[in-house]
Amino acid sequence: MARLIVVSNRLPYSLERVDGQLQARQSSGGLVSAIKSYFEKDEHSEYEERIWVGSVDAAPEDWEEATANKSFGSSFGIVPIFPPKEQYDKYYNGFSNATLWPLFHYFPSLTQFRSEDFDAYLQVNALFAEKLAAIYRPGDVVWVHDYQLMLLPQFLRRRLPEATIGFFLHIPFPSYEIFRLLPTTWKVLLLQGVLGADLLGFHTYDYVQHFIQSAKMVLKLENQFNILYYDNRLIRIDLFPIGIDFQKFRDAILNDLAARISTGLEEKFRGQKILFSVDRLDYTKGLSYRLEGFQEFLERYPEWHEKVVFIFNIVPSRANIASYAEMRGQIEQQVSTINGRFSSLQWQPLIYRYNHLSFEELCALYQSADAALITPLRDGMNLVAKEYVASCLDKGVLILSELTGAASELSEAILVNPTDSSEVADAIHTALTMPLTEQRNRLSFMQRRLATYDVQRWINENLESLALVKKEQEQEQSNFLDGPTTQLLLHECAIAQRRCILLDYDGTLAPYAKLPSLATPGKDVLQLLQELAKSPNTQVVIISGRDPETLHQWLGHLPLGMVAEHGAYIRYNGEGEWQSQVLVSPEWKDEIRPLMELFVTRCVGSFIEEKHNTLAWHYRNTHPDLGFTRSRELRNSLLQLTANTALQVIDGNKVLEVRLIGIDKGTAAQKVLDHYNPDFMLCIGDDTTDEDMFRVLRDKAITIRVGKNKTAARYNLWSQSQVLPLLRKLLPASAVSHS
Ligand code: GDG
Repeated sequence: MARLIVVSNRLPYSLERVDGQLQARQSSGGLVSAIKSYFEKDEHSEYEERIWVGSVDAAPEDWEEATANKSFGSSFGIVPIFPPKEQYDKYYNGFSNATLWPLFHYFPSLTQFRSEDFDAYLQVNALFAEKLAAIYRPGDVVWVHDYQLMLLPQFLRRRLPEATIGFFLHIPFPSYEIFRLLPTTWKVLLLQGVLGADLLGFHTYDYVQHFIQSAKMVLKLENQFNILYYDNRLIRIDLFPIGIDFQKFRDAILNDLAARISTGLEEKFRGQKILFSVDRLDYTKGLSYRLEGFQEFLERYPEWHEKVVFIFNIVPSRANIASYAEMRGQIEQQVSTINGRFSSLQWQPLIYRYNHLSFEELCALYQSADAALITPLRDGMNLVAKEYVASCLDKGVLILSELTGAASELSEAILVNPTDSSEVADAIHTALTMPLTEQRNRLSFMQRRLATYDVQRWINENLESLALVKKEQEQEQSNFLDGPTTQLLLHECAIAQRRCILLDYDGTLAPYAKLPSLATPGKDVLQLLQELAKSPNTQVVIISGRDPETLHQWLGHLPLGMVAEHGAYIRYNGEGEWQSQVLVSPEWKDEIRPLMELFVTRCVGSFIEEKHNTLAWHYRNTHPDLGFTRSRELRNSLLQLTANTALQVIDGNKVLEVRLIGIDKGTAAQKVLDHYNPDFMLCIGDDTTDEDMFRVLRDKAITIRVGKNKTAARYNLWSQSQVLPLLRKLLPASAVSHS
């Protein structure tokens, strides 16, 4: 049975000395409690064992001492990692929290770009990979969490090609315009890093789209909706908005201690409305703007003086970073300015706390607050907003920043732009005057959603999707040419009397180049074609959309047959002249060319390739989205222009071609077949235009399409780089002579 291995930067434990003895104390937090409760539930018995892998802030011997302690017990396996202190500092405080954290939360001006931090990030990720590879067993499911470990999936994939790996990002994935600010090598490695996983999870649709866009722009990948193909693997990119343990917060309503604190608060502030917030100290939380909004509320709505109190909690965080200490100072100054200005002898508008709250205190505040003011400048999700809604019994209004991930699910909240202090001020007034029936109405909508899509469901859906992706990958794989089928192919080749090998050129024998003229054949291709073509009883035919002159210039010295311009010209091996298969003069091109020229000016990077009987508009070098959009527009116009004529419009790989009906690789392949009448035929191509020949040759040849596209060919090959090795394997088989 499989094991589930959760990997996060830190293990959910911290060490502390109690009465001289080292103890490991379980830390709290959204992810920890979610996964812990998942691990502890027996119903998830599909995993024989559950293991948590992460680093610890302690020396190995201290960890050993603390966990050897009798009081230490855990319902799941724990694998600690001990990165060297200095390296960890650069990895965590450096690249994770001074580069990725600010940049991904849209704070480019706070982002540091230090290569020694990136090196440490790389090394710590590699250390995690090493540890995981050592404990990994086939069948294990590995689930990696968050921005500190973005390189880990790829490091693992290299060591464990078959492993099932999921990755979840808890913070936003920023738009490409922000992501591209990273140095190119980092960008590439980070994207390749997470693409080592089989399933990538994000909180919102926008983060999914941003990721896909970055993968397209940086790695030049193509997507089919939320599927990407990378390194010959199908990878699913999807949204799984994290939920909360809804029941835990409902149960807390009945918790004695929480109820006592809550009643105490209500008594203390009788006659006043309670406004509340709690956040970690962080520049992403918009704390200063929030105070400005509250100040404006007190200025513009004086009727609320002495009738409202804002309990403003900040939880200490990253206290060893100077800028955080500075931020704290600034906020405390703002708090005292507001209190100094608006307080009366019996009333103080702001109650400020800089401390950790106990769970009961937190729940008591959730339950007694008339409104929560949650206004981060950016937040991957924000669990506090969800927990507050879950905890409200018969009143409560959530004021929420539209820049949080939670806003896309909690549309019944009052959504505000956190930097707009006037909007925030009005929202506070609206919340405090909202009729109870409306409050309950809005709450019940949101609570129903939170109860249904809770954190257990979030975990289940992640893990079920991961299993599904593995199945999809297997199905995909079924059409790919595997080892035994290759052997069969070689056997058929060896026993054949008359062999014919029909090969497309671009994307099959040679990779695509920026410009068609640059895709010249390398020495290896020429030599291989020469050897194949010289094999006994073997005819090699190149079938291409290229013009006859180019084919002649590149391959004319070899003993090959050639088909140019998709069949407009054919020259069999040994013949001196090309035979034209076209009877119509090419004047039609004058009608089409101006339209294509218009699109060249409308789409930077596109260009026209003119051949004798074909006009082609290439958009390989354009912005991928613009190129695609313009190609659809041009295609529509071309279809209108060519309706009821002898012309056809062909949608190729980043190219639109116009040529005569009846001139296609299918017709040409049939002519080659009739000409040589082979008893073994192999046909390889990569493009839509090659589908015509795959269809014609379906029962008469072994047909192979390069790439993962759906095809009429019998088999797929993952990439162009696999073509030459396959042809090389054919050499000994085709050397067998039967005459
Ligand atoms: C990342 C993303 C995303 C907070 N203060 C106290 C306290 N908390 C608890 C809350 C809540 C959690 O900590 C904080 O929620 P976040 O949503 O900010 O979660 P993080 O793990 O910090 O951040 C974030 C999240 O991951 C999940 O994917 O939502 O956007 O940045 O559960 O209740 N708990 C107690 N005392 C406190 O003073 N007991």
